[in-house]
Amino acid sequence: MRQRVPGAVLALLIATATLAAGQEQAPNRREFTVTARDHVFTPDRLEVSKDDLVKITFRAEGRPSSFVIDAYRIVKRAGGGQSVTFEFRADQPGTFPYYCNLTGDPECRNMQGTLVVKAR
Ligand SMILES: [Cu+2]
Repeated sequence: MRQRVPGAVLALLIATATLAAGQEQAPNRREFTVTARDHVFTPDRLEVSKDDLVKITFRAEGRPSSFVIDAYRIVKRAGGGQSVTFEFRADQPGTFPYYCNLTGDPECRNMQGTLVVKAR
């Protein structure tokens, strides 16, 4: 013989369980657009918290450019007038430079930004 659980009670149990799971697991999602123009990153500083899920759209205005963060093994290149979008989890706290690693143009060496990952 099956025992019937009233629908309202079942709905409440599911809602409670969903809420509890959400509080434990849902990562903070952060979205940024970084533009490279005339050998300058805008913005040149990104601040997130450890374990945030970070989505970056990198856009190169005019000439091709790249966006590199060594510690996170991120190397993204966008052609002139194009964008590239990528995600990573900010699992290492600290301060990390981002830069352009293209070698064709000496001014690329001046392209500098900073990613700050704050410990929780
Ligand atoms: Cu460059």
